[in-house]
Amino acid sequence: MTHALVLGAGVSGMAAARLARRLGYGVTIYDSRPTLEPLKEGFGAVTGEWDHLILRDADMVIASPGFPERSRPITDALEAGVPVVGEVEFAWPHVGCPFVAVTGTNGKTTVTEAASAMLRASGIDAPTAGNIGTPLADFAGAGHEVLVVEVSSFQLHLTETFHPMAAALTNVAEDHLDWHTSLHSYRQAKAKIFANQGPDDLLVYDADDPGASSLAETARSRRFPISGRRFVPEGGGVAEGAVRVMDVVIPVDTLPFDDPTHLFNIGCAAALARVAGASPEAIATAATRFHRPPHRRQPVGEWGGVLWVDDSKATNLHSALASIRSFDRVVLIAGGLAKGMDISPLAREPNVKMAIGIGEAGPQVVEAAGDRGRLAVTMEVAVEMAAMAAEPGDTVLLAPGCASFDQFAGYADRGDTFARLARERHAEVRS
Ligand code: UMA
Repeated sequence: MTHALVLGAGVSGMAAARLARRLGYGVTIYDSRPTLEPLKEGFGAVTGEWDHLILRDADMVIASPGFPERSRPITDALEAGVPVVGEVEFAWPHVGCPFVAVTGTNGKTTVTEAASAMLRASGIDAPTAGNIGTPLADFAGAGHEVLVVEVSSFQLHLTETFHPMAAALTNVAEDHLDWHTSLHSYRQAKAKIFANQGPDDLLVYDADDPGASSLAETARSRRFPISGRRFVPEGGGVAEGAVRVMDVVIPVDTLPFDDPTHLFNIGCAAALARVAGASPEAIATAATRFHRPPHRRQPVGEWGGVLWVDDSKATNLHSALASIRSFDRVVLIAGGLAKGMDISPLAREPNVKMAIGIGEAGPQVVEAAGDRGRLAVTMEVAVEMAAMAAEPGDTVLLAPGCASFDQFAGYADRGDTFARLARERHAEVRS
């Protein structure tokens, strides 16, 4: 009997363990934290500090994405000659239906949700899977018509044979340098989304993003560049007031947002959905109804001529800069876990009139902002400082450029906290 050691007892580890058991493997789960999850489902488990002896009976290792490429369980396994695969690599051959995949530094979830909505509007059963929430292993043999899979660089890093019929690479900017050993390794991981594609498989990417375009040049896939600003003859984009992709035409004035990022995301999703069988009409209808997922440049309220915006999902420099540049004058709240990146350029943007630093990277933000910088110990203090500083016409923007785990349960918790405090503060002032 093949014996698999599954690293991690989170959602992907547990899903991989269940699939391995269905396939007849013996399974042991390792997690550094004490957890009862494996035992509840009848799996053997080892918890606590890693010891290479945990590998003793393993014929293979299935890694959850949270285990960094240089973490000891992975390096020890490789040194001992035990094959290591990621949960996505392990699961995808068992999915049993066609699938499209989406990666990129920013916009993955938006494109994934939009493509799924376009397919469902065409009557095709096409749920979302992967990094967006439900691990791919949970879809093995589930009998769906198509899957739309969001894949992170953590997941792609440990793939070898992963082969989507159509793939999207939204953009490639600096991120997650604490997990990957270098930007080169991060880019290499992203390139794995198309590594097994050939000329019959579609690769959609942002023609205006140098990171995505240069990486896509190395692909053997059918390349399909899209722009949110112009029309790219060999792909698609915006022309004569409409997003145009293949035979799909979506008038821009029917969409809830018309910024270039949104137009690219919609074009990208349309290309994936069309290739996976959605009709042009259903794609256009779904696009008009599609709003960005929460915590992405979401207006929280407007008080005294000041707009408050939650962009808590701007978790890296690239997306936070794009966010800041889309407003005229900004009181910025930024900081958190910088993941090995230099986020100081945020505070130097000319339209940032005050930069309020939060979390571990808060001092970095404040230092870069000079006399426009303020340090806030908590989000509550940050909101109060922002409210005092903002004048009519300003936007108070939460665009942290960082992960949230130093102070919050996740980016959603951070955005919700910001929105709640902003609303409470203004309700108090009015009463
Ligand atoms: N663990 C260890 N040692 C480690 C790392 C983790 O023991 O070095 C253990 C933890 O104690 C924990 C378990 O592993 O019990 C967690 O595993 P995990 O971090 O891989 O998380 P999962 O719960 O399996 O969720 C993962 C993705 N998490 C990460 O990539 C960090 C989820 O993406 C994804 O939704 C889920 O699989 C289903 O595919 C989250 C994410 O933050 C949302 N992704 C990053 C992002 O979007 O920026 C990449």
